[in-house]
Amino acid sequence: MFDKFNNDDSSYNVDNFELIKKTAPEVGKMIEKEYNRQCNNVELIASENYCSEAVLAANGSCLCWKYAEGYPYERTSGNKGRYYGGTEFIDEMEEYCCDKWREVFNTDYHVNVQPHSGSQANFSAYKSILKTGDTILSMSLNNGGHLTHGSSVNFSGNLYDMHFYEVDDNGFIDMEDVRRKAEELKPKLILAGASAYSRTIDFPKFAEIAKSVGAYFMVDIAHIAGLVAAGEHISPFGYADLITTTTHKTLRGPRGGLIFGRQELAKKIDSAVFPYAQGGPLEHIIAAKAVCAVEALDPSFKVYQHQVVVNCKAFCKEFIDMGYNVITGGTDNHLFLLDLSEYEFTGQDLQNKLDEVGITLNKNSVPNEKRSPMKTSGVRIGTAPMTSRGYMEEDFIEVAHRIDVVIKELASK
Ligand code: DSN
Repeated sequence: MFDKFNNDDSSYNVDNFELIKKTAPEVGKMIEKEYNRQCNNVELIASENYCSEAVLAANGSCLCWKYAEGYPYERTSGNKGRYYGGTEFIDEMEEYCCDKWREVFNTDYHVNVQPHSGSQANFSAYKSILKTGDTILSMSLNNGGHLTHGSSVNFSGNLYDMHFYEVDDNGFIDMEDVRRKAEELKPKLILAGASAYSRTIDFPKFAEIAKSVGAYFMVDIAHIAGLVAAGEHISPFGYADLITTTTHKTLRGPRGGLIFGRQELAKKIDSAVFPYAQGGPLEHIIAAKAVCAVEALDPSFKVYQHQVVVNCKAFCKEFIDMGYNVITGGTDNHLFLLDLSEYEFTGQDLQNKLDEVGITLNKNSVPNEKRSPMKTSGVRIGTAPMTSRGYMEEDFIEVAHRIDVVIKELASK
């Protein structure tokens, strides 16, 4: 499964479950079944990917049991030192990881590599600049934003005074609405970034609006980070005060988060991660993040990210040519949203039917959604995982027709 982007001489056996089976047979069998599912299915979940064996090996390394609360000695933040002995190599690793990520995004921003996830990165990023009750202007979950961008069922919607900018009738972010609401609300923070938005986000314009109303500007690039690193999407560095990401989506690394911020925010960012939100950092994940950064600096990474976008455009166009309604009428990145509002069946129904034929994607709300988040009127389709497995445009076009067959079957019931 991993042969498309791995060295042939890897000695790490991702499909060797015998050791696990010796100790915990049921667990070994369950992991093996999931591994086979991942190998056999067409995986189209836009937030997933396959990481390399090197990333997996770092993930499963001896760093997993090392405690290292605190930060390496050389950090600029002032949060110096660890609360445990024996951290000299961990310090070296974490510093190296930070340096490599700055190199990946060609930035001199401060970076904190400890967040356990994108949600925790957002939690700490908000905490570093906001007080409870402060106003945030962001994109709602229904329009493509993320749960942590202010959903009422999430900490963000409970701790902060959330307001949302809209998308226009075609599904594009309405920048005039952003400006209008920014001027009206005078938010402390304007947030850009999404989980289900298929178009280029205009970071310079967001930054200009934020500056004009004295707001901080933060971008969550969790989905498009790989594209940003490879120059396939405009970079928010230089425009945003804070940038968060996960490392496992288009970046193709381990599960985890990163926070970048302007140097003057360094100390606040670090203390908002540890000791405010987290205890011991997951140093094995930090090592895997470092491997991921090294991979992202390899010229082949740019080729991969470019192909992700080329594949996505071809896949999306095939649906449009077959007469389907795609939100915004196309895509600029690694995903697009199929709008099923006109059908009796739901996004959930299509997700379930596709599961039965070995195609994995997820139901997704669409702008002006009438159905519940458990049903939805859309599905989200991404090309990053299958591009890692070597799929090209013609492979995705063939999958579009397989999905079309399933939709026609559901529609005929
Ligand atoms: N829930 C993830 C996604 O699927 O986009 C983001 O955290």
